[in-house]
Amino acid sequence: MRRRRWTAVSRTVAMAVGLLAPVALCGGTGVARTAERSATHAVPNTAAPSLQGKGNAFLPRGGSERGFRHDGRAADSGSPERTNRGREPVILSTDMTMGLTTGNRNGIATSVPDIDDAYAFALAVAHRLDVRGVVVTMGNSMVKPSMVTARATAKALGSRVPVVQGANVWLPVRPQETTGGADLTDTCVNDGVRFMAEQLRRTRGLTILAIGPLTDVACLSMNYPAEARHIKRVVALVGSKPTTPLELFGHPAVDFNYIMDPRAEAVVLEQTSIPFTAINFELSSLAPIPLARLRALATSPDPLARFFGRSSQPLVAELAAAGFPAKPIFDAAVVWHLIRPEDHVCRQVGFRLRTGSPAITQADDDNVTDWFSPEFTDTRRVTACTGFTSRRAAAEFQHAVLAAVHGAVR
Ligand SMILES: [Ca+2]
Repeated sequence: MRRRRWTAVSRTVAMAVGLLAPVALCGGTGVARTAERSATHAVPNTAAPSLQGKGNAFLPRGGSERGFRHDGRAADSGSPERTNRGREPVILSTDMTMGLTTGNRNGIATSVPDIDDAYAFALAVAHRLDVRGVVVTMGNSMVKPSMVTARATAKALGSRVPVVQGANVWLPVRPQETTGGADLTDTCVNDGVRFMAEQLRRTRGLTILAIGPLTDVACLSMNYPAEARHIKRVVALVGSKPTTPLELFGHPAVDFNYIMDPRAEAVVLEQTSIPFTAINFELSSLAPIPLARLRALATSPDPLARFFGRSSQPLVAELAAAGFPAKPIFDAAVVWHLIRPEDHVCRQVGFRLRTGSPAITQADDDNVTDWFSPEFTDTRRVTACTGFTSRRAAAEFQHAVLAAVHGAVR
């Protein structure tokens, strides 16, 4: 039985960008939603890829006048490209894997790793965010192959920002701080962590966009506390409302970034006072892009669109085979929060973390969860964003993601 569950994990795990949470297509107005936990909740199809989803509460199945439609019609947004107003320097902490065809969950699963980090990077480039570097961590896959794909993505985007290797494994669930008198705290330090510390010393104030597991951010805070005080804020793709399982198009999902390193998120939230914004599953699963639109990129005459289209095909094919009509670009919601924060519905909340072993949590498990809600009043306050302010705002986000890879059609 144990082995069967493990097999299911390896096949289910799939897209794990930030949140690994598929959303249910069933019911109501959203393609994605947070499922209410009930005694009868069943795992619809553990063989299907687990999409990290963010549900689309604003775009009914039939589409909307301005939103993307499941039939593949383009979103209709008139928004011009905008630049990051404050030009605040940012670092992208990412498990960027677009182009890999297997090796999900830091190599333990055979499914196709998620593609959304690359689209998030494209969105940052298109809107001229002041990206000081891309720090690549394990998560969607192992860190070294992820470095190869991250560099390829940077080259395709014409970005010359440093791409630096970060964590190759999660933090131990329970810390062992010393052995034989030797301090073990710095055993997580790597080139990416040192790079972030150096950038913090230079800028004395930057934002970390955490669209992968929080391993490197936690390691930074533990080993470079003086530098960490210069972190303006962490905007992370993590968490959900207090519900489980999360669902995307009827498939259960988990918070991927959390389950890949539960202790890292606990360190950042519970052992630091770094301002923290959680882009929750309820937001990041919104405005998914129809698979037909992603598929069409592959035959575009535009080289950038073609690069993204071709690199996305393995996941698009896997999702299509599993019955998904569209793909949320979870991580892009974090970048969008710097570009259009006024379009997001956010509030002050507390949090509740339940920890467990990294990487093996299945979508139908409910023992490893990170929930954000105003009802949790015994923790420090952080910000959680759970939706768009309007359907138009959601549609503009979707359009911007496609436009960033030269795939928008007006
Ligand atoms: Ca990611």
